[in-house]
Amino acid sequence: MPDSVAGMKVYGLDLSYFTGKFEAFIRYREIPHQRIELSASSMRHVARKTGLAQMPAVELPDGRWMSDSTPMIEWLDAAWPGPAVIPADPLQRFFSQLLEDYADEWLWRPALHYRWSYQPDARLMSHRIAAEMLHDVPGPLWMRRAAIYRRQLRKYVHGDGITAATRAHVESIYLRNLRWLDAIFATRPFLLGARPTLADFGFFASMFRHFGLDPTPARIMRDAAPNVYEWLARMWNAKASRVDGDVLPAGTIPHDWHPILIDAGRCYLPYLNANARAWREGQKTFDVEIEGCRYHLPVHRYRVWCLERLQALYRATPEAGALLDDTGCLAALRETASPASGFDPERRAPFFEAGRVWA
Ligand SMILES: N[C@@H](CCC(=O)N[C@@H](CS)C(=O)NCC(=O)O)C(=O)O
Repeated sequence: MPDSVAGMKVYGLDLSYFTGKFEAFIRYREIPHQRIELSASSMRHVARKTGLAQMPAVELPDGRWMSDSTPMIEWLDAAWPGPAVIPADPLQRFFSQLLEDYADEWLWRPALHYRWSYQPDARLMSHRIAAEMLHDVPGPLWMRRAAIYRRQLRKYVHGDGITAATRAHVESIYLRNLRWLDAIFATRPFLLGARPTLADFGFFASMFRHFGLDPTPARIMRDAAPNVYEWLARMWNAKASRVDGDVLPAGTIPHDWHPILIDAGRCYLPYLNANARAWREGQKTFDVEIEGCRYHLPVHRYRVWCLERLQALYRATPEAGALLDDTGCLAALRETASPASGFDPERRAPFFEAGRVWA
């Protein structure tokens, strides 16, 4: 198996949320690879090969292609020798997967908001994307820059429920997570102890390539959460062969994870349910109220699949029921019977069907 992995090509961008998450994982697991910075034309090539116009994507030495950081990490974690990032203990595994999913998907909106709603951040990032990824698109730099800025604002700010009425709530998602994570990293190096686990990589996505990099949220992080800032560098430089120590004893979910789990039960899972209901009814957009804040949002098929996966993981881990109940997640997790995303009907992830472009 390692032979079919070593030397894999990883396509992504130095400023991308999910590329950063995946890179941190392969750096930690010390998987030899070649990093390829995407251009507009190589992105089209990736989309044709994986069926998904998204990064990161991987081309294995045997010619197979993979996409989607979560199933790629799952597959590689099992295939590559060494200490896995997915905990062996079923309870720790389930809650790491829940935290990873929450971090991947629920921190996306604030991350994109800070990048594209604040002028200094948007100026910097539109310049970088235009000069780096879009270097092979014809036209002057200022025009490529204006085009990417308009596209990101339309898709990820105005098109993703961010308005004057929701803005403070969106920002509070970042600020509360900073507070919780800072308290955790003040007491131990990684979320579950002395080694990084799946949940660390989930939070790393937004914290490294957006919140820790973009001027506006990075300043907030340096001022309010220096332990999180330090953890970013620790994650980037962590190597499985060098890390000394282990995760907390099997069956232990640290108490300082509870505020995050409670937030998943109060905000994220109700959002996933509303999104899944809208998907079933064939809607393109839907309204949902989260903590008294009313959002108008696009239906997100991938996140119907997220709900489906979380439900399947829970069914396989009934011992998670007590803590899920205590943190208000259980009812929300059971609310939508058969979300039926149809996203990966043949269960091929991370080897998606080429030629069918979803995003
Ligand atoms: N679920 C995917 C999401 C990948 C994703 O959304 N990547 C972003 C960049 S961080 C992307 O490719 N966006 C393409 C776009 O903006 O059109 C994963 O975990 O890899």
